[in-house]
Amino acid sequence: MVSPLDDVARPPEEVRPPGAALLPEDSPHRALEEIQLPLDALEERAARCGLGGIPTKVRARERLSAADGLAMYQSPDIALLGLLADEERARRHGDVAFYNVNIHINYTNWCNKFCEFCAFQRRPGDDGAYCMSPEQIEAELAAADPAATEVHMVAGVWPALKYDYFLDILRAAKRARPDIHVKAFTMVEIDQIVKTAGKPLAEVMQELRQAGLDSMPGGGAEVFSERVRQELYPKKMSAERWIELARDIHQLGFRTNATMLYGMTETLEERVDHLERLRALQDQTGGFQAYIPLAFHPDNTGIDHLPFPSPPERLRAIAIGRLFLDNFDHIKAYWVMLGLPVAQMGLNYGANDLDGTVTQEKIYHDAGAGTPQQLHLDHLQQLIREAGRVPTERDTLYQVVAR
Ligand code: V47
Repeated sequence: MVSPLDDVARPPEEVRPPGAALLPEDSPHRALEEIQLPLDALEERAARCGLGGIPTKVRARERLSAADGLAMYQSPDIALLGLLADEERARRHGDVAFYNVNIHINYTNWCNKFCEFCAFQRRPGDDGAYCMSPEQIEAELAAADPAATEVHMVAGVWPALKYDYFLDILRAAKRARPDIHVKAFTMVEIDQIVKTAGKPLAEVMQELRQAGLDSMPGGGAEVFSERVRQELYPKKMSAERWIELARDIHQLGFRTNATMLYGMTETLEERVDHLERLRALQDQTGGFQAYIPLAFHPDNTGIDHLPFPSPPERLRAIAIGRLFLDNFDHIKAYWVMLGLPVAQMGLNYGANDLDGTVTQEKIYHDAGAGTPQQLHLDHLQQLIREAGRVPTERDTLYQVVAR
């Protein structure tokens, strides 16, 4: 099956024809007032597309309700959502858009969760099944981009893997790259690691920290609906357990990210409920750094009759994330999954982060993502400039990296 993203896997020269204008390096930062439209004009347009009252709330920084969330998913006026989300992004981040230099390592595809949406999972012995040794991880990192500040390590869940294996792969990562930030293990992996260790969470997290774990990514949340879980991923942890673990881990001092996998069989109400639960948890802990909406890629999955969400729907997901999650600092347009054009457009729909240079990502590529495995730094910066933003390198904790 031809992926709708095939057309974006091109080298930078073809994305930007020679001679095409770029914003100058020293492009002045625009003041917020320069991009703000008069509120009455926004409200007049909003009233015509079921979004009445939302511009006023956004400008007053008033929290949006679940009914507002649903209205935003139902409204035909995605461009208005983009305008509002872009204003909110500009208020928080000015003209800066972040990127980072990172490496992805999916250390095993062995998995016993058998989620219908996943094209990555294998049983040991299946065609293409693998589990990387600590030595392989060390060698891969030692050979990877020396400029990388982050390694993102996530994988399947296989209970027979010993607790020491997880400590060893963290140590291997730090042996290869003592200064690299290790962002590893979704809540689903952590849940299994804790069970395997047979020790209290706090003790396990302390040992993982000592072995090299620095923070955690946002995966494994899928969509929190119990109905969808029973239908598509009944063996995966419940929403309640994901939230409980994330809360406890934040309270132990770790930062994590948050995601929502959308475009499966969830209703719009279930998407809003997911966002409400993330927002409520963030109110309690403040431990989430970024929200990353993940568009479902159907190829090679058990639900491949479903379409890949359209570009407008992918942009809508970013805009709603920015507007609804008022207590999240960062909204990430993950280009590997969105495709380069949509991710780049996402910077005008509320996203302030394009994520990274990313090498050897397997979860989306097994599910049909036609994006490249790696973006050259110049290309990433060029995409950001073309979107009208000032490319700014960050580390995992959103500190600016000065080179
Ligand atoms: O948990 C799996 C999703 C997630 C498919 O925190 C799929 O910075 C779409 O968590 N189509 C793992 N999505 C990836 C992840 C992530 C990615 C980028 C940045 C960060 C971060 C985290 O990928 C899984 C699942 O929700 N996923 N299969 C699929 N076919």
